[in-house]
Amino acid sequence: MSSRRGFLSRLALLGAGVAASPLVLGEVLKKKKSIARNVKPIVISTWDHGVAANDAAMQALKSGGDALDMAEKGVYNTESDLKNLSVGLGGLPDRDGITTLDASIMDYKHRAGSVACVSGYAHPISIARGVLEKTPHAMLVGEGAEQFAASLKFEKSSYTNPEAQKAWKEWLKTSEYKPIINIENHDTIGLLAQDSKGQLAGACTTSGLAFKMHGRVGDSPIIGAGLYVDNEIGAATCTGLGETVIRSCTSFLVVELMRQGASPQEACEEAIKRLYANNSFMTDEYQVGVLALRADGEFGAFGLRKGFTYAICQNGQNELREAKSLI
Ligand code: SD4
Repeated sequence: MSSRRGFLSRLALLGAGVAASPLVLGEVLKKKKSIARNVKPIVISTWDHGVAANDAAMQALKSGGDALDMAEKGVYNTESDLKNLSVGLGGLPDRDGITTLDASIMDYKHRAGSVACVSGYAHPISIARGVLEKTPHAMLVGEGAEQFAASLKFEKSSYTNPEAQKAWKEWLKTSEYKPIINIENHDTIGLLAQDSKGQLAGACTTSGLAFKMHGRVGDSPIIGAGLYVDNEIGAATCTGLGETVIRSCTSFLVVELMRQGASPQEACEEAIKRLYANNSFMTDEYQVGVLALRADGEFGAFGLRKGFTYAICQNGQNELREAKSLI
């Protein structure tokens, strides 16, 4: 009898626990030291072209823009470089010779927009922003994204980069389908910005893997994989072999680790370790780099392998640095 009563009361407790669990979780997270919000503008972005992107982001702020404008205009600058072989229309094509672009953007209101597998438009980041601001959706792909771009009166372009086409023709000779990014061939731009109100936003844009299968989409337009922003906590972005990042939800993980009290640097390191462990079945070498920016302005950067560079712009200084790496 008494054991039955005990069982019933345990059951009641369990029921109460289940019903209360979302609140309990909220309370646990609230116990973390609250993050003081930084109000000095800061921009951090991937690879060497991040230096120019950071300048463009700061310029957007000076012209009266906010974090969302900083994010868009920063990476727009990289997309405008038609010689860039991994961002924008100058990017290396897929195995069918078509350059297809992926981009995403997310802001301090937790709004997100992305496009994938878009061709013929120079600025997928602005189409992604259109998705964020003008549609009830979070993502548009292929033809539908192009129709949407046309409806916004974005100019269509038939530009192809002669250097990219030459590389593709060279690749066709062997057509060896090996979608592994080599260590030098990483140049997606991911950018995280904080404006002078302390608001966060991020953007990411790429032509993806060279000679990928037609229709292949990487991590860059996938919210939570290539980009994630939670204005309360911080933001993260990734570059590298997108398949590995998608499988580990790396940007989301970085932000969640920061929510649980990890520093931005610790969060980047932990997320790269997790990604490497998750992808241990992969035999080829690949590179992944991750950046994090916390709401208090502290940032982190970490690469799977040596060679991941990033640009950091703060206190009027914009400089290129090399991230520490796991391997
Ligand atoms: C992708 N993450 O499409 C991108 C590629 C990349 O630097 O980052 N390149 O998988």
